[in-house]
This record gives sequence, C-alpha cells and structure tokens, in this order.
Amino acid sequence: MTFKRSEFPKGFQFAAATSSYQIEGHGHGGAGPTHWDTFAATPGNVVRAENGAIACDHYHRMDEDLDLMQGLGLDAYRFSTSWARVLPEGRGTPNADGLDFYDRLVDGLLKRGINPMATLYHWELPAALADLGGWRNPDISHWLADFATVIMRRIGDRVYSAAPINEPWCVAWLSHFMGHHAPGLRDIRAAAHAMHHVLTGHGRAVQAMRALGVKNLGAVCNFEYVHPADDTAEAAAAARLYDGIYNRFFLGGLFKGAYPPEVMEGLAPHMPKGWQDDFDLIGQPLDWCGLNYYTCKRIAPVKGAWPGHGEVPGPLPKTQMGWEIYPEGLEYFLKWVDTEYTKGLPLYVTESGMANADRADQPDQARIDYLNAHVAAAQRAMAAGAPLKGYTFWSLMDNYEWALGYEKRFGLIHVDFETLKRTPKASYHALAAALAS
Ligand code: IFM
Repeated sequence: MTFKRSEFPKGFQFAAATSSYQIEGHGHGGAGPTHWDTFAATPGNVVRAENGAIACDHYHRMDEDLDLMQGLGLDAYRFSTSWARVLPEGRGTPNADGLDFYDRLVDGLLKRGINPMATLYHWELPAALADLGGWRNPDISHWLADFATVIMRRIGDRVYSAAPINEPWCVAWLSHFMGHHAPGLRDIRAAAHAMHHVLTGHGRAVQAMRALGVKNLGAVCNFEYVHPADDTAEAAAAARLYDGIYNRFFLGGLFKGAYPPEVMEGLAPHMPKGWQDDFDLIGQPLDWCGLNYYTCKRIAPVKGAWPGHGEVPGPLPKTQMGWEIYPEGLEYFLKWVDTEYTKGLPLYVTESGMANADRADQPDQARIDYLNAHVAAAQRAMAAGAPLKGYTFWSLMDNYEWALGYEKRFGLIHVDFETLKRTPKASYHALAAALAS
C-alpha cells in the first residue's frame, strides 16, 4: 500500500465491513423469512436466483472470520444485525439463538481488540413486515425502534458505534422506484413513502437507542459523484436532479430539516400525509455521519415522465460492477458533507471498495490500486480540514452482492462458494502490512 497507519491521527479507526444477509447464511439459526428470500425466489430478479441462505456461512465460521479480522490488524469491524434473525416475525418473540449470535460476535470482537460498529438494518426486511407494506407503511418507524430496543438491550452496552440504516437511497429509491432490489417495486408513490419513512425510521431508532444509553450514534448514507453527460443546460438540470435524489435528499432531511425543492417537484404529490411535520423526529442529534462511496455517474436527460434522466457510460477504467473509478469524488464528498451539512461532526468512510473477478491464486493488484487511490483522496480531504475519524473497506470477504449474486467479488478475503474456504488476497496482506506499520 502507498499509505501507512502512522500517517493517520491516533485513534483513527481502520475497519472492514460486511452485512448480515450477505455473509451469515440466513438459512441457519432460526432466522425468519425476509423480503430478500422472496425477491430472490422470483424469476428474473437475481442472477441465477441466488440467495443468502448459505452465503459465506459466517454463522458457523464466526471464529475463523474473527481471527482473519485480527490478522488484518483492524481497529473496528462494521457489521449489521439481521432483523429477522432477532425477530423472525419482525415483531413479537425474539429468537434466543439470534440474540446469542450477535452477543458472541460482539464479545469475540472485543476479545481481539476490535471495536464493534453496528448497523441495525442492512436491507433484509422480515417478510411478515413486508406483508404489511414494509417501508411504505408509516408504522415501520415504530417497528424499527422496537427492533433497536430488543437488539441493543443485548449488545448496546458494548458496541463502539451504531447506526440505524445502511444507505437510505438503496432502501427507498433503488428498491421502490427502480425495482432493482427487494421488494422490487417500480412505483413513484411507493418510492416517495419509502424515501420519507426510511428517515422517520432512522429518527425513532436513534431515540430508542439513546433511551437505552447506547453511545456514539450516527447515520450512513451513500454518495455518487454526478457529472452532467455533456455541457448542455438540459444535462446540467438532469444531473442536478439525480444529485438531489441521490446525494442531497437524505442529508437534507437529517441535517437541514428540508428536502431539495427540485426533488419535491416530483415527489410532493405522492408523499405520506403530514410529512412536513416529521423533521424534528428525523433530525435527532447525531454523533457522526458515515459516507459510503464507490463511483461517479454521467447523467443525461431522457424524454418521458419525471425524473426524466438516465445514466450514460463514461470513459474511466471500470470495476467488475462496470462502475467508473473516480477517487476524486470521495475527496469532494468528505469536504462537501462537512461544510454544507455536518459542520464539524466526525465523519467516517463507512464503505469503499471494488469488485474484481478475483481468483484465489492471483494477486488482486487492481484492488490494491483502488484502495490506495481512495485512501489518498481521503487523506487530501483530511489535509483540507475534513474531520475524518475512520475508514472502512468494503468488504472483509467476498459475499452475496444482492441482485448480482455471488460473482461480484468485493472481498479482501477470497471465498470459494463451493467449499466456503477463505483465502486472504494480496490486498489483505498489503493492508495488514500498512496497518502494522
Ligand atoms: O454490497 C453492497 C453493500 O451491501 C452496500 N453498499 C454497496 C456494496 C457494493 O455494492
């Protein structure tokens, strides 16, 4: 690596991230069905109809995975808690094995000197709650707060940090307007409701965790740097609207008590009743803000219904996801989020990394280059004053990449999905050396 731990301030948290459905093996341990199981079981939604029933079998291989984290020299590990593993029906009676599992995980991390960074919800909604409308139902904020209470009563005394929801844009827009993720809806009213309820859910979950005394609470949003596809006014307007929906809607709700006006031009007629009164709930004071960053997009106007924009291919080198590699965007967002929204609040890069068609026996130099370029971008932002306190690599290990199944490999550790054998990649060894230095 071109960076070393010694270049970072004392206490800076180097972390790796995963999420529950992507690694645990949802078929084990008494977890209830989720909308990802049913989405994946419906032809055409997921490559080869793959699902998270086995995934990396982390449920049974937790100790091996914890040892690998320790070998990497991580300061922290960002994981999520599966709602349906803890509450198989989404509400009601907890699954004792599920609570025990997260208890063991947190203790296993602490025993190895690794700080547990918890995210309550990383996308696998219990099917029983999906049946009730899921993120379209305003009651979901209460359901999420109740789940927060159940899981944090068990582990909240020992987590380093907690955030309610991973990537609200994916939960709401990607899943209810674009239809790419569960529940696979393509409906503007469903999307408008989900966009708002993901934030009321965040607010109520923060309240519930504060009431229990859980410390160090934050929010995790994802960001894409937006380039207009050309230099016309139409492309500029299309890009501005894309940026509003993707990058400014959730931060606006969380930190400014308002949504971007150009986004509301399309969404206002479809919003849930009384949405304007929810900003006090949404804007709970936070201790930090997390940024997930991977790529940039080129946006062009498209004739047709609002929002009337679409992506066009760009010229930069791309990852296995077809995503352009644009580290400058990370530097931009770390500075912009701080100056425009969070104003001195600690920031964390809560995800960044690349998918590559890795094999266990070949060095993943492309990932080493990607990580170097993005960490360097973060260092430039820090030099310019961004209060960055930690950097999280996505992902600890190859895992279930949602609708794209198991072939997109983001891991520092290779997983053979036939044998479930873990093999640290060259990037793992390079990062371990950088963190030991
Ligand atoms: O795998 C996902 C993760 O679940 C959320 N952030 C982006 C990653 C890569 O697509």
